[in-house]
Amino acid sequence: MPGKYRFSFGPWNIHEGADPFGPPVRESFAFDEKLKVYKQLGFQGVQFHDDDVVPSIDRYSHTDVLKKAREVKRRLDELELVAEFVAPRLWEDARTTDGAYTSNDSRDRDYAIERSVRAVEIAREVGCDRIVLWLAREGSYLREAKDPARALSQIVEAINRMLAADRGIRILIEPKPNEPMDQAFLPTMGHAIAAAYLTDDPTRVGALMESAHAILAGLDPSDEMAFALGHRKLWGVHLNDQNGLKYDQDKAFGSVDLRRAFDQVRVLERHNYGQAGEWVGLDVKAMRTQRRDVSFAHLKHSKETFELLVEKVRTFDEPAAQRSIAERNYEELDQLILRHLLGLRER
Ligand code: 3MF
Ligand code: MG
Repeated sequence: MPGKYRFSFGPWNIHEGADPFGPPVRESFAFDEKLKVYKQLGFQGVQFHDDDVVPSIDRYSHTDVLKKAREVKRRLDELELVAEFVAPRLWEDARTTDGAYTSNDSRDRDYAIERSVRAVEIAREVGCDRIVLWLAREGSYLREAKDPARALSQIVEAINRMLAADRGIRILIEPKPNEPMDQAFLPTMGHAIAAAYLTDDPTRVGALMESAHAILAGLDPSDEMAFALGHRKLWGVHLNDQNGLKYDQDKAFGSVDLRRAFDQVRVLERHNYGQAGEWVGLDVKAMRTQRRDVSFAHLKHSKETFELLVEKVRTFDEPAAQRSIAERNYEELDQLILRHLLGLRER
């Protein structure tokens, strides 16, 4: 029986179109309006930053934060939506300017750990057992300013604190090689998985792979996913696309390289991704040129492309592929894939 997929995205994927060189170009949608879009587009999972759940989180007492999180959970229940994960946003506050867990100031590091433990509590309130760590500022602008080996143990220590805060919580490291930092401390899936094994409970530390982040590292997203799958540690994905080595583009899934997207869907299918409750997450941005009333199209299209590629994977002539492999005729295999993607029948 072929598996079925459940889809998620984050409220930040419906956005106003600002970029580093220009202001917003679209009016915002209120959080509740965004939640309705999930249903409308056939998504069931909501990815959260801690302050997507509780805006201006640092202004509230611990009790109030948890109370507000419970209100969000009630709203999710009403709409039959599910929280996929909570990610502590450790890159906007002034105390994270020099990094969060790896800041050179111990007070900043304390703040980052405290805020992360709070994110674990928020996750429990909104009914999910996953924390995603996109380690935005854990890296350096200037290599000599930090010690990467020490940084690794600081990241591991922070993860240990989250693991200790809740025995049911799982941590998903989302590697990315650069941006906003020149050089990140956990740039690839290999780094993320290796860090997981250094923690107090590696069975609860895994990873989330974003397609664009792999491409920015000069790697193929499906290989990065496969590496984590081989460790049984691929617990989340952020599907999107990326046109070469430039700023993080978060383009619609498959929009740059359809074959690369096919390979991602294929690797997920082959390793039963989703069957232990993993979500097909998107992390995509609408083009700045898009008008407000059609500013969800990138989400709809990315999901549609994923589903069409699932069909492509399931109808791929595997026996023919196996014959080419047995004959070591990879030119034939190459063309078999291209013809299949082009919708041509077998020769
Ligand atoms: C940055 C990202 C982030 C993370 C998000 C949740 C804004 O490149 O991909 O998206 O995915 O913070 O972890
Ligand atoms: Mg992402």
